[in-house]
Amino acid sequence: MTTTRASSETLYWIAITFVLFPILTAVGIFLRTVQAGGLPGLQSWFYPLMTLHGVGMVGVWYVAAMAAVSDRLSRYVSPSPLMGRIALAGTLLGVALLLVCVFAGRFAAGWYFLYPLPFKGEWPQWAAVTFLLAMTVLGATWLLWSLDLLRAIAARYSLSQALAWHYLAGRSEPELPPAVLITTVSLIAAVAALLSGVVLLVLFYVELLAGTASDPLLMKNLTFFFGHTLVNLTLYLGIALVYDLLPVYAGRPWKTNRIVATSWNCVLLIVLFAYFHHMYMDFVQPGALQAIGQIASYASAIPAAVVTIFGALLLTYRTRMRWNLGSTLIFLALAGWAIGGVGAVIDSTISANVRLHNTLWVPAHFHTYFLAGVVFMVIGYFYHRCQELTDLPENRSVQRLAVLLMVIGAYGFFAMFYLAGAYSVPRRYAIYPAELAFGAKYAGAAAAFAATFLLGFILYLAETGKRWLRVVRPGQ
Ligand code: HEM
Ligand SMILES: [Cu+2]
Repeated sequence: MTTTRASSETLYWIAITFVLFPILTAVGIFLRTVQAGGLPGLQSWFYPLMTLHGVGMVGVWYVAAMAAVSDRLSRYVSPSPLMGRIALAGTLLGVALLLVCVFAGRFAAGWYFLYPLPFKGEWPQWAAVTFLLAMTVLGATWLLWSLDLLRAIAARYSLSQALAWHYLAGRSEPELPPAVLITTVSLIAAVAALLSGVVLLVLFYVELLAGTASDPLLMKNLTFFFGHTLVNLTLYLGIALVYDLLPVYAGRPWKTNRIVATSWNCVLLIVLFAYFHHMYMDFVQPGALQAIGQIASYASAIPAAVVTIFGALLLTYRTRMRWNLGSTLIFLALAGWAIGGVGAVIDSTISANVRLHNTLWVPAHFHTYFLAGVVFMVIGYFYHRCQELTDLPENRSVQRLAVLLMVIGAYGFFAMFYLAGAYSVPRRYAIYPAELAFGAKYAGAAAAFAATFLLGFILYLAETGKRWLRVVRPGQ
């Protein structure tokens, strides 16, 4: 097995993720504590901090997944180091603007800032403008970053090769690692999503500068085409890591074949239409699009999830799997992805959505595949990488304890969201009214579970941070 050097950008991204994620998790625990009736003096911070938590988490895991994939794919292609530095600088600038609008301006329109809320809140207009500028800097930076990774892939493979069309035609030369195929599919869709974000932001600026109002239905479609798709792709970037890493631990190759090629090409066709499931309550949206939303949501689950999960099970069946903190997290991440995915498919069913829309069922399912899916995949990769570079002896019992605390904490936390959602507790309520007083009990238990998760993460951090430090300062 060859070990490539890690670029300094990769080491920075790992550090940034390790700093921002526990802070944003603590913000999440704060939100559940307020919902449980605690911290009465700080209740007015619920919505600004919910906005920071949502945008922050979505952003951190998008960049962390991009950084991890760029690092891993640098074995096959050459992403530009300059673009890596621009991505870092742009992301830090965007985060700084975000902190200003939340803490100085109390901007609180939620992570997808649904039009026209940014213009209607209690916050000053400069706060809304600063937020939109933050989104512009982040969106533009990530668009360039995604385009650069696609450029790097295109420098080695033609488009039809990168999409594995030669496998569909029955050939397997040149050999294409599945991670490159999945990244290509994800980034093509990411570019579409980010462009939709650009159009959305331009329409916001037009209203600010010229006073021309936009069509709210158009704005909502643009918002979810951008938001749903970007979040969905973050997951697929994580899956690209899984395809490349599990074989290292299972000692067997996981190659592109006709089934893998077909399924990821189907994903490319379907992924752009699933977002319609966010529009079910918009009765003026044409009915046919609602039907497409349900069909595409179901269809997108089959190729990616079923093929990947069966593939992973076949790969690891009756093999001498090498288990450590990295491979355990990556394997468990597939379970989180599948469980959250089932929650999502239930919610995307129109007859169920009528009940579950905007209840805590929604954060329940996306926290499952994010926290127990993407986060596990990416931190699994970060551990793997730091371990590969240092080869320090691994402490089995500390690693097991870290995983155990994270799993118990995360799934307990999700269960409280699912139960409350099933009992119709709405999402985004800072304080539950008397009719929903039972919601506060779930919130209190959830805060305790989330704190358990954080404890496990800190143990993980001790294990991985030690190795990261050794890479950065080899003499010590
Ligand atoms: C243990 C870690 C976490 C805790 C304790 C936590 C907690 C929370 C809570 C309490 C809410 C508000 C729920 C409501 O609507 O009433 C929330 C919303 C949200 N969380 Fe998390 N969360 C965690 C991890 C994550 C991760 C990893 C992501 C990754 C994307 C994430 C993304 C979001 C988003 C997008 C929202 C919606 C914000 C909005 O409605 O505008 N969270 N979280
Ligand atoms: Cu969605």
